[in-house]
Amino acid sequence: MKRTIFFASWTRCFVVLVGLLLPLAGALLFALVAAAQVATPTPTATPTPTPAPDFDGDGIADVQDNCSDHINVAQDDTDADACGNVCDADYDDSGVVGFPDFLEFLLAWQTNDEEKCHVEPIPGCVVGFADWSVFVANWAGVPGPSGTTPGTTACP
Ligand SMILES: [Ca+2]
Ligand SMILES: [Ca+2]
Ligand SMILES: [Ca+2]
Ligand SMILES: [Ca+2]
Repeated sequence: MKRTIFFASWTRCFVVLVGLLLPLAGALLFALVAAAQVATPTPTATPTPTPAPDFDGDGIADVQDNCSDHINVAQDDTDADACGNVCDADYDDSGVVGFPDFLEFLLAWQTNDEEKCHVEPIPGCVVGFADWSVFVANWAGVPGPSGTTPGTTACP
């Protein structure tokens, strides 16, 4: 009888002890897992640099392109007015392409007057039909745009 009471007491003590220790062990395990997650650095994505806008896709950013809506990789600018030959048919610098420019173009026909050349490669060119078609496309317009987003500001 005494023996049975002894075992019953120990069993009860064991159950109580396990009942107390299990939540503590769970809390300890939870704390360890949380600490491990805090200690592990989360990999962050490396930001990809955004390329500068290049409207005509010639590899020269709009803000540096002397003809920002015409492909002109060489950036040739014979009269050095910051407006590339490809988009500059204003030979007298009047601000517009008109009859005086037309006369200059005619006088330069089939010569190597590089300012009248609009199709790259410009050094060594001979003014011809390809340059004429660019001239016609620029007729009555303003040169440029240069170093801008297309359509905002003409060449100086
Ligand atoms: Ca460009
Ligand atoms: Ca360009
Ligand atoms: Ca020019
Ligand atoms: Ca002009």
